[in-house]
Order: sequence, then C-alpha cells, then structure tokens
Amino acid sequence: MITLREAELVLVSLPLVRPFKTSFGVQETRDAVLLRVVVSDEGAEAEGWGECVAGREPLYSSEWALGAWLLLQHVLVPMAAASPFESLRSIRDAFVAVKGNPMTKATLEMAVVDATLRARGVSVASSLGGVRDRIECGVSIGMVSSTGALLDQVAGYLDEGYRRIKLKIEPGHDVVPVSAVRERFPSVMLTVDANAAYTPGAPALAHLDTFGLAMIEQPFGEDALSDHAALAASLATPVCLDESITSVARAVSALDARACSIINIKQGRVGGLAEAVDVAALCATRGIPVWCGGMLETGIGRAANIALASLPAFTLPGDTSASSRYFHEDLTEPFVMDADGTIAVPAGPGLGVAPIPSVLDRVTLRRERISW
Ligand code: OSB
Ligand code: MG
Repeated sequence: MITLREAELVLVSLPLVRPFKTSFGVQETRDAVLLRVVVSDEGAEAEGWGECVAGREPLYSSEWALGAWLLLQHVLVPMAAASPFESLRSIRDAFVAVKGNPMTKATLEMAVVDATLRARGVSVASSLGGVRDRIECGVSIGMVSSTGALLDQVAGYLDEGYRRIKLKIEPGHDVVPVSAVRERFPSVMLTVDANAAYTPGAPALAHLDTFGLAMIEQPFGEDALSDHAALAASLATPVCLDESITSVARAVSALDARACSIINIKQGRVGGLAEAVDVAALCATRGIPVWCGGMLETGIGRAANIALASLPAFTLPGDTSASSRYFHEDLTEPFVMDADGTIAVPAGPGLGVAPIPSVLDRVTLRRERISW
C-alpha cells in the first residue's frame, strides 16, 4: 500500500531563454505548479515531485496553473490522503469520479510515482517498460517575425545536433517561413505545429503539403476529428494530433476516424504516465508511430517525458530538448544533449532528478502545505 504522508504545493516561474510564440500566445516564463509529496510504501518513506504541465492561462487546453493548484489542494490530495493506493497503475482509478482535469490528475500521479519508486530504488523509465538508455531529440521553435532570425535559430539547433525541427505556424505565418527553412535545409526532418489555429479549407494547408514535411500537427480544433480525417485524406503529409488526444478512448476515436497517422503523446494531457503508456501500447498495436511531446517543462516534468520516450513505441524524435533550449538555469541538474542529438534517460531511483534547493528558492512565487 502506498500512503500519502505529506503534500505541499509550490508555484514557480522560470524565465525562458527566448520568448516562445505559438498560435495561442507568447510565453516568456514557464510558470508551473509543482507538488511535493512524502509517501510511505511497505514501511519505507520517500519524497517525490510532480510538475503540472498546465500553462499560466487556459490557452492550450482548458486547464490552467492556479486551477490545478486549487483542485489539488481541495479535492485530489484530500482524496488521495483518504485512501491509500494499491499500486502505481491504480492511482488514476482513484480519480475516475473527478471529471476532466487530466493535467492536474497527472501531477499527483507523477509525484506519487516519483516518491514510491525512490522508496523502491527503481527508475521511472524501467518501471514504465522503457528499453532505451538514450532518446532522440527534436526541438520546437516558436514563431519569429524575421525569416533571417528564424534561419539562424534553425542553423544553431542543427549545429547542436537536434534531429528534427518543428516550426510553430498560424494563418498568415506559415508558407513563407516554412519554405525558407526547407530551401536552406533541404534534407532536415521538418514538421509544423498549428496548435489548432486553422479552419478547414484554408489554402495554406495544401501549400504546406509541397514541402516534404514529416507531419503537420493539430491544424484544427481539439474536437474536430472529422475535419482532421478529411484533411488527412487530401494530403500526402501525415497528420499528427496533439490537443485532440486526451485519453486512450479519444485516441481510439481518432484512429477509428482516420483523423491522424501519428500521435504526439504528452503524459499530462492524457492524465498521467499510466494512461500515456496505454496510448503508446494502443498505437503500437495499430502501427501508429508516436513521439513524446512537451510543454516547456522544468527538469521535473522533462524527466518524466524522457522516461516515457524510452518506451519502444516512441519511434520518432520528440519535443524532448535539452535544458539549455528552455532555461539558462533549470530547476534540476540540467539535461544535456550529446552532439549526436540524444539525451541520456535518467537511471536513478524515481524521476532521477529533483529540484536544486537554492534554485527552487529563487524561482518560487508561492508555497503552501496541504493539510488534511
Ligand atoms: O503544442 O506541442 C505543443 C509548448 C507548450 C504548449 C504546447 C506545445 C509546446 C511545444 C514545446 O511545442 C514543446 C517543448 O519543447 O516542451
Ligand atoms: Mg503541439
């Protein structure tokens, strides 16, 4: 039995190395809710951390940082404290009665998984069924108004070794930057991500089909499965879904509808690591390639992503970039990418990384113990 002994919420704000502009807004800092827990498992006690991927405002999806804070404080943590978990995979079952809020549920799962596996001396990657000790890295590049500056950024990331370049696009900012990058780097694995900014029939989508892109990610809204299916049938470029895939059930619907042929798996968006592993297994069964997405996480959330990306189903380079792509100073020991474009999967117990106390102090905006 896994029993919750302590829980504490921490709100942090870390400056990004450069603003990150997507079709839903510009982020200059990564503002994240962290959850610290202490659990006891068969007599052993250990501390663990979870990071909520939800942004400061509900722009990418309906969840947002302070909403997650309140839900953890008033509902999820008290529920977890009232009934111990039988196993790590059963954590999500404890919250089936709570509607929605996958990112917030995933935060509690991550913290309890980290703490429990620390107590057991097992890494998250091996506990999930990871098979690789290094994962392939791609990089997601925010929109920049100057094409010259964009080309410089792409060249810099390719020099560092990144194996796949993803460009954020929106209507009016698509064909020009994408064609410039494609012309300058004819053979790079190139993808685009619209974060739901297009409407069906937008002429740019057919034009983007001429650049040999490895995929186009989430052109339409979260609920627009049939619009994605119609687009997928009309393009040579594979369609990848991100926002639409919020659970195994939604992944089944999307695949049955032929709405995509690639899935971006984010543990937070689907409600946690157990659900993410199940989405990956579903995709493997259906022959659908997957890759691990990201939400500009600090080292805590990124450690979870990298552990997930070590599973065999993850056959494409993900948005699992080095700490230096996000922060001058990460919250944890930095994740460093080798010149071959790979990052080592943490092998230590739990997530294998934890906040560095002095950095945590410096970036903390608010901290509160949860009592029950
Ligand atoms: O759509 O994949 C996305 C960041 C925040 C919110 C949504 C997305 C992203 C990214 C960056 O593309 C991924 C990363 O490097 O963490
Ligand atoms: Mg995306």
